[in-house]
Amino acid sequence: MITLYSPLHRDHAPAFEIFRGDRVPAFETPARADIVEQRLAARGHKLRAAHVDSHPVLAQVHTKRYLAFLEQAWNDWVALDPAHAGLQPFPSVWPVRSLRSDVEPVNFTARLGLYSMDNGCPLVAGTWGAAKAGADAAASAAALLLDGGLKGGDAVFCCTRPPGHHAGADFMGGYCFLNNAAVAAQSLVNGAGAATAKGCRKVALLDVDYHHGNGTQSIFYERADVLFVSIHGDPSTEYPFYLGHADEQGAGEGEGFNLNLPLPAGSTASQWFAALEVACERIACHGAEALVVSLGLDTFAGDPISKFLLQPDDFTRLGERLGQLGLPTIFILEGGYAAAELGVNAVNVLEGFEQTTVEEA
Ligand code: Q9C
Ligand code: ZN
Repeated sequence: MITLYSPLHRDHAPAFEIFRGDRVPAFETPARADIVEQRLAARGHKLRAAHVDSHPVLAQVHTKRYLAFLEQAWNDWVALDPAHAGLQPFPSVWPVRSLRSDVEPVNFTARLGLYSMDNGCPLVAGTWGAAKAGADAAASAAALLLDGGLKGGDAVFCCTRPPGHHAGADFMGGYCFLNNAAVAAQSLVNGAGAATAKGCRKVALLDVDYHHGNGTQSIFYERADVLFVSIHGDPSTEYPFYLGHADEQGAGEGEGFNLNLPLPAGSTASQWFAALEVACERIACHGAEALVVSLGLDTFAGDPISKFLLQPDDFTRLGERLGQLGLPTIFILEGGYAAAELGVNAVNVLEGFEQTTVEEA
């Protein structure tokens, strides 16, 4: 399977995050992508660099003012005080109900709060470059599938971080800055790539991260062309708490094109695969010409911040089931914080997918 990778991800290396009011080592680390990359290499998968600039697509899925803020955020932070170069900025104030979010404040921390859903996105000097490299990979993956004629079973894996699915049109959150899955889906719709490559009329986006992909859902909520389906921990008890319930089915033209399958914390593999069956049936009904998978591996039983019970073999089974959909597919790395096991678990999905499609060809 073609894998897209850039070492720029390593420049996003926050020293700590805030957990229970305390500073703890960041869970979302450069080691994650490096361990996946090592496993890919050990299994003989070849790495490639992105070849498409995601800038035009980013402007379709994110707001202009959010992108402008994010690209300049580190410079603005350090310009306030040279001592800031050694500090990670965090928001401390947010425009919740009754406060205005239409007027961008001048104050840096106030702007950071305006563009954040939580305090879960430590910013460092290399954050923009790493996030942009991830978005470029997502746009490139779409171009590769389009250039290949959208053949069933063709697949590209974006071995990128930071993850993206919590990032909405105008906010960061949950370790995510730019929504790579949305960039991939929108690029497939656009028909980026060769001049002759027509865009997809219909795309399906499946999010299997433990946490609901609130950002992706919100970006496509009123659209019928991109179906969003997610299996995740019940937001009544699990992050992101304020979105991801089963009654969120889409709005306007998008009514019926959003499917949330929340499961209780502690759910077993058999419960999880029953939900996957529902997800796959909905995706098959959609008549999608391509599939984007937000591949979070934090459903693994050993994940330090999540509560599902999948084992390494279950990830192979996931890949096999996705392969049976017979669609050109983009896999995008999202969460998964048991770093030592992340390589095996991620590559199990990809190899499960490849085995299935090879047998059917
Ligand atoms: N400090 C993704 O998996 N809560 N994001 C963390 C521990 C936020 C997870 C609690 C979890 C966000 C992409
Ligand atoms: Zn997650």
